[in-house]
Amino acid sequence: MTHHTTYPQAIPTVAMPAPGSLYPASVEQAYRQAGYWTDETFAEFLDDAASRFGTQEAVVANRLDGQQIRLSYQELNRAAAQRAKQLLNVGIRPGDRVIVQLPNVLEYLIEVFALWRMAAVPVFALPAHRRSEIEHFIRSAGARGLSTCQQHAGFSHQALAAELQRDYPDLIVLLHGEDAGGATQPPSPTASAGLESVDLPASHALAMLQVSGGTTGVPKLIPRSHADYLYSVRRSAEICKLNTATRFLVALPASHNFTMSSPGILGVLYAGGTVVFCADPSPSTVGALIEAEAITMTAAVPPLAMAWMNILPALGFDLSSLEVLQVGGAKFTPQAASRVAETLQCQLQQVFGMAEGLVNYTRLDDPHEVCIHTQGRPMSPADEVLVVDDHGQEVPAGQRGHLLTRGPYTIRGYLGGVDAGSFNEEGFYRTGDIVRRREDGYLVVEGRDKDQIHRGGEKISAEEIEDHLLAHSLVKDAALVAIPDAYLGERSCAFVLVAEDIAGDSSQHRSNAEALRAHLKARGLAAYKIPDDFRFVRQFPVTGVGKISRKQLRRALADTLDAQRSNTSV
Ligand code: AMP
Ligand code: DBH
Repeated sequence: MTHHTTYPQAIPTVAMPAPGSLYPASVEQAYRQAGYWTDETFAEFLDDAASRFGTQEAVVANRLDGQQIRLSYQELNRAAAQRAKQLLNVGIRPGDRVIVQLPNVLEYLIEVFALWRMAAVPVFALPAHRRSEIEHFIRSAGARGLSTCQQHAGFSHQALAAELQRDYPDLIVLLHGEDAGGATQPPSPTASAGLESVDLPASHALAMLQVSGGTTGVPKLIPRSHADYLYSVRRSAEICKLNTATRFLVALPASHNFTMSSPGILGVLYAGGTVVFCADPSPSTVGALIEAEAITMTAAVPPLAMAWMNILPALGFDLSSLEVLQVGGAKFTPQAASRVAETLQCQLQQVFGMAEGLVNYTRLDDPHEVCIHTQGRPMSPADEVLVVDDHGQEVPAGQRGHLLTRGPYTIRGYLGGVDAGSFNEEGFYRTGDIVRRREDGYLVVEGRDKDQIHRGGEKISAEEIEDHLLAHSLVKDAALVAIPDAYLGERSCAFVLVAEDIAGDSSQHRSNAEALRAHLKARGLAAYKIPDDFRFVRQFPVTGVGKISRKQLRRALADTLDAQRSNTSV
């Protein structure tokens, strides 16, 4: 898909969306009048927090050299301002897009605020991204800078950066870490070291490029403005009742939209709390930090939450400070949701969001049933939600349909106008999610429309079958994906996560598959819904933030089928 270039390329000029053009003018005016949007920008955000919270602890994080650092709001603000001057000095200019690809380290936070301080636009890559994604960001965002580290998790980001710089000689590489030197290019003689000369952006201007998740295609770039993103941050902090006593553990990748804004890092800093960065999300690291830092709140994707629930209780850490565990990013089954309180001694908040905008929360005072069985309701009274059938007609409450949304922090288009079909004529974003809206307005996610399997004229919801599989004692987790089929169009294959010994013993696979088929039949499932094929695995491939990647499962399946075909043809 992304070609490997072998000759120097100019970084494409990607026009800044014209001022005000992220949303129609009339819409902007309405959101301002209603008070959702203000004039504040991320260029001022930290300065403002520093004047409100001064010497209070803002962040506890390791630096890339492994040393743990604590910074107050004032110190963080000063560090960001100083770094902003350096960025100007190495030739980053206001308005430039700069890819930030750093793990959960202090340098990440300082870099992002430094970029905002000098009116540049961070592009939020994930540490798991590789050449294909990063090059795609350079080309489609017209990124002028790449801020990265020497190496992380066994991957040399430095080597990748060098490769990219060979192909894109104008790219400014900002390399962090021991002896990294900060930048590969000498200080620009024309840059004034002063931040005073930087004009503050307008609050409706582009503040950042978020990236869509990798569960299906290449990440798309999501243009978010200061005003819309800040509104989502303020409102999220309010719903989650954050305050100066909040101590939030950042265990998911810091740059993910969930971690940044729901309410995440920015929500906590807006409210005067402390963000504590976790270098890795393993139960032992997480448990130790919850105890040592008296963490009150943290967030996880379902596979991570399940690992914590299974392992943390036995490790013996004092988790008594933990009040809220947020789970979001993918469907958290009611079975798993109902175990949070007993295993981790805290409250569960379900979060159903997307980097494109709309975020739903279960509220902290919602009844237990709502927190277990729903993915929350929209955070803003101005969020418009439609649930429609395949023909675009709204369906009654309680029925499944496609979720469309529009509101004060949901984008009206992707960068460069790509995938315009994701937006309807009225500016609603087609989320691709299949949901049920209950009478009380709460949403239950039923799956993604692209994950439906079209088997000989019948539609199968992957989630429905997975939920039934999960009820069997053999099954730790399950994912149903489509296999192309000459007669049916598609047939289904269930990937089943099982214990190590079961996955390793292929002689048992046939009888296990039979047991699961019988289990599904006994639960009254129609014959066409019973998986045509079963694969037993000991781990699932995951996306950059840790969601199960159906894209990779489908690819793995296609590869093994190809291999089988070529074996039988010799
Ligand atoms: P992304 O493209 O990475 O922003 O992922 C957003 C998508 O993740 C949503 O459109 C949903 O499909 C899925 N998602 C996020 N949160 C939840 C949740 N709590 N339950 C089910 N699916 C979710
Ligand atoms: O999955 C997501 O993208 C997501 C989940 C929860 C998100 O972007 C968010 C909250 O803001």
